[in-house]
Amino acid sequence: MHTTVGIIGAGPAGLLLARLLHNAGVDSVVLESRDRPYVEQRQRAGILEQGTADVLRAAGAGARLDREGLRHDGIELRFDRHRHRIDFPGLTGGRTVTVYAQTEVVKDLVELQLTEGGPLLFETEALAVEDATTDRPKVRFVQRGAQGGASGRESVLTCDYVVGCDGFWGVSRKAVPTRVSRVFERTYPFGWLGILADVPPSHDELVYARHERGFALLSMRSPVVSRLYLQVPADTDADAWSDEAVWDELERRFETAPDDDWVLHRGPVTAKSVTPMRSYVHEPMRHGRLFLAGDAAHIVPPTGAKGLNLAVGDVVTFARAFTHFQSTGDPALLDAYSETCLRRVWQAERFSYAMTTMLHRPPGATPFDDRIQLALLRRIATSRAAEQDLAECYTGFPFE
Ligand code: RFL
Ligand code: PHB
Repeated sequence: MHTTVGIIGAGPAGLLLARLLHNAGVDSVVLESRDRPYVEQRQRAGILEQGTADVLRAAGAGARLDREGLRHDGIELRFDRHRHRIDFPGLTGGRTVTVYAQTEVVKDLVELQLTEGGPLLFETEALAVEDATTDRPKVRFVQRGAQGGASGRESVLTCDYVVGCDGFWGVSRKAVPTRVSRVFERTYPFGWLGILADVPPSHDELVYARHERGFALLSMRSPVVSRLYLQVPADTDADAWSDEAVWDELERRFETAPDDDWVLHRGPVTAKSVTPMRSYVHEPMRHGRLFLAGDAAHIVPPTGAKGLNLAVGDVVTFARAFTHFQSTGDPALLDAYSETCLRRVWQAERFSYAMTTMLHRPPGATPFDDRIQLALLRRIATSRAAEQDLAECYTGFPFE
């Protein structure tokens, strides 16, 4: 089996890349270890930057996004019982974000790939990327049986280029020898307990709350489904929290002033899970003819809502560079792939780190730490320059 671009992983990065290459007349094969329902139902991101929504539309994957996505013109910061709204269009010259779940982006892209694109093989696990520094890199893979066991023989996909879009736990990053790679990492001593609930969101925009008891976030999936998060210790077992305990804690952390009539609406909880928080960057993002994209190369804590948007930025950069190379023979953009992506990645790392440390209460936080967090939040609430910086970062860093 041979293809021009071998893509490992059918998350947002791999699926969008396959679509962009298909639109440019480049053939690819996508290998995905899990089955289709698993990939389509994995609960993750909810916020698309303006640039991400524009890329999906231009790729022909914007029809349902335009019908069902919710345009958001701002977010609310809540701290010290105070509520402060950040007005995105007013601060950025018109930019907004869209609430459209990653599950829906993935469903739209899978459907397009299966009806119009090249091969997308589910239950097909890449075992290793080999010969990355030759002109014929290979992906060794195995197809899984219905029971999840390795059924088939090992096979090999030979490629002109390989793009590793296989997420943080994938195999492609391992093909970069440790003598050429550098890893920058930080783990946080807390995670997010996330719930999905069948209840209309209690506010029409996202609410990021800083509270002495810890961070809380109010988000949504649709006008009738809420998505909410609580900061919890990193080793928390989600089942140790009853639904009622989650709602009680959310209510405490979204505290408003006594004369404010805001209320948190409760409803049936349909999913509950804990996500660890990590910042991680692998440099470089290219080794020979192997390119890394999305979570395979970098992770951000979810507080800045950047992970999916960064994955989109990487594959847009690759697709542009590759089509430029194919049409002109000039490898300059491909050669610059890693540096181009990393400039944007580090801005997102910085912003996600700043949002995380401003809003979460780490174990052992001192009264001094509390005052610094509140001073940062008050600075944003009282300085247009500080507010504008947050709005620019949140609505998205430009593609280069
Ligand atoms: P993915 O989505 O992890 O997809 C990787 C795919 O590769 C497959 N795979 C393999 N396939 C074949 N062979 C192998 N050996 C393989 N190993 C792995 C996997 O099964 C999977 O299908 O990576 P990708 O495409 O880079 O996309 C990245 C995003 O998924 C991620 O950054 C975001 O979800 C992060 N994130 C958020 N990002 C945002 O932009 N906005 C948000 O609001 C936001 N909220 C979040 C988030 C992530 C969260 N969690 C659970 C980590 C909220 C949460 C709670
Ligand atoms: C979500 O809706 O899942 C979500 C929204 C904003 C974030 C993180 C996650 O910062």
